[in-house]
Amino acid sequence: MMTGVHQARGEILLEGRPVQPIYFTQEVSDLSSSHVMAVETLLRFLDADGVVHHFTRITDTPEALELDPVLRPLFSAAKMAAARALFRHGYKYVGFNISLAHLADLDWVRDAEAMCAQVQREFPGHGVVFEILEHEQPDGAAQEALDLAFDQLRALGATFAIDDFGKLGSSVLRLCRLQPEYVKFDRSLVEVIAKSDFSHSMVKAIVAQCQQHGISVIAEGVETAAMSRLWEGLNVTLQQGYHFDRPRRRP
Ligand code: G
Ligand code: MN
Repeated sequence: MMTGVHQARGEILLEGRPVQPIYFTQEVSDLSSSHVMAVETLLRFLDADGVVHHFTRITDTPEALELDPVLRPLFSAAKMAAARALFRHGYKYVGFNISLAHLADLDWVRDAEAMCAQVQREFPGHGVVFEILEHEQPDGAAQEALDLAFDQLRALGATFAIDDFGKLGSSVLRLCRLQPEYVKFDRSLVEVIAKSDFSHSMVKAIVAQCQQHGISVIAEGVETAAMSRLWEGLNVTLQQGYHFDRPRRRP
């Protein structure tokens, strides 16, 4: 059976059956406060029987699905519904994973602007965080166009995170170009920090520089108390991972 988009009817098919996009969430814990302020949303697909499937079971990438003109409205609606429910539940910041391909797509940016404007109207003091995945910059995406998209969304209260920092396209170059509000350090870094003084000192310096410039640093993929302590020793008190919370459906 075909697994993937059924373009003509605007449906997403998994083994021939239509599925809907939904968002799981994982909390970002703040070790300096007992109140959880932020969640990252994680794309999943729901079938007619209420069974949830991981997006890797769909052959098309999340980018290909979300940037499809027929399917885009489905994702926009699912995002707004998730954001609304999570803000009402009490979270202050809701993160959505995107790639630079999203920001290079004018139609996607227009939908994102509408969502941010709606959030500003309905939930003042709350915010959408676009988490930029580690994919390389798409061919033909002019830096000026990306910069314009960042400016337009920021003007509507959105903020940006570099996701999986230290991996692939989530590079120092991207950090310098974007000057994000958040940097989420990739979970693979914890291994090298634990093993080598050199790595420990390099990562410590990058964390300190980010924080000195007002960038919030988040440790990702924190799976154990030992990993949590390691990051805390580097002054990283915003932490996310299985040690604190598993991705799940909420509220
Ligand atoms: O790249 P990104 O940070 O968006 O990755 C999110 C993915 O990582 C999700 O699929 C989520 O289920 C998974 N994840 C979340 N926390 C942990 C963790 O502590 N360990 C591992 N191995 N994966 C995690
Ligand atoms: Mn992410």
